[in-house]
Amino acid sequence: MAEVISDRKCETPECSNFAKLRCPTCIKLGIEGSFFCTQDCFKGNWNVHKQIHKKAKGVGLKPYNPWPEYEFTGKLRPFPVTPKREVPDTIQRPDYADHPEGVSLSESSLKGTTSIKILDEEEIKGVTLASKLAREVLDTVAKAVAVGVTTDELDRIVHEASIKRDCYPSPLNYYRFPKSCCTSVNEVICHGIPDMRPLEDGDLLNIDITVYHRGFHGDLNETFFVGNVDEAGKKLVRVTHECLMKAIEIVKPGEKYREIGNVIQKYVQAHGFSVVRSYCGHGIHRLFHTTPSVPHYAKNKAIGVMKPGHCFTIEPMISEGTWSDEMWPDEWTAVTRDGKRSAQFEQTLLVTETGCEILTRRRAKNGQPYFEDNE
Ligand code: EYF
Ligand code: CO
Ligand code: CO
Repeated sequence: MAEVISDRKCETPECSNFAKLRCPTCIKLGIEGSFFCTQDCFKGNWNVHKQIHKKAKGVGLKPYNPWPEYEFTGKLRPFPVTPKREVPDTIQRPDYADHPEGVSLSESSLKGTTSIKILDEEEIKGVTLASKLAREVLDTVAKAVAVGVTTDELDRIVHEASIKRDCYPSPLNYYRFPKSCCTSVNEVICHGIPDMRPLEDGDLLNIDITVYHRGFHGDLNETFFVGNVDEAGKKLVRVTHECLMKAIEIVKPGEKYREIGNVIQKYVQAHGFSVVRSYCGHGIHRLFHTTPSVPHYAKNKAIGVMKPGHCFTIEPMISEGTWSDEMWPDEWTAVTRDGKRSAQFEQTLLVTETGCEILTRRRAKNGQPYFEDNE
């Protein structure tokens, strides 16, 4: 049993003691509550309590399939999604947070423009802090990745870690996206919705975090191994990380945005993998997505030349098989058309006079976090 400090009462019927313990299986499965006062009370209630675990695991239930007509491309299936989590009113919200369709009017007002904003000193400070906080949230949730943990539980950790840092989790309600981060497993390329699926041994899991802090966004993602991953999966993740680092190496004033895709595809193709074409890196600062658009594939027609003060992401999605993607009927989850795995890494970059600064870089353990988490 996990020890807890709580003002909750023991859940055994007719026991009114304060709870000091929580069921570890419920914590792992992301089930709220499950507080008990003592081991004896927990054991006495076991026959009833274990039904909660069975229900969460779907034992004895009909398989959940919201889209009986859809032919899945791979083995992954959707699981139930929990209700929307709230953000306290004290936290500054982006404009789309309260739009009924999640539309960002500040972003749509710039549709069609190709000019790239040059950030001033105050804006550089803003985006640097948001990026640092996003990194802290990713490093916090990374510690919870394990076999049996649901992606919904990871989303809860992201939501709370964001709020603790005075951040709004940028994905929440962005074009009505229902959760606070994206969790993309195996054949999911990007924009997977956290749900009640427990992670399985051997899964590849990408967690994509963006936070909005006092008017600025910071965006990064990493792909994690769940338990023991096969050698082919490890190679896919290594090559994906390496191609991002190779692309970052060319970022400097005067470089064309269209060159990034040439560097990435050359490296990835040499290792036998393919580059997803439907999703691009993007400008980011006061807006979540703006100019420039940064394709990750070769011979692209991206507009623009890098200048000091530009801020943008590079976020290559690299697949084991085909580069071709399709969308699940939820209209968010992008998957590979052949059902093979895909991996991704993302960083937010600021162009400097001599090259670039990786604003979302992992910082030394004894660096000064803005908020130390003990989740
Ligand atoms: C309208 C979304 C809208 N889009 C992009 C919205 O840049 C990103 N990651 O690095 C990124 C993250 C999210 C995002 C989270 C939610 N959205 C997703 C999918 C489809 C869609 O259609
Ligand atoms: Co991202
Ligand atoms: Co992004």
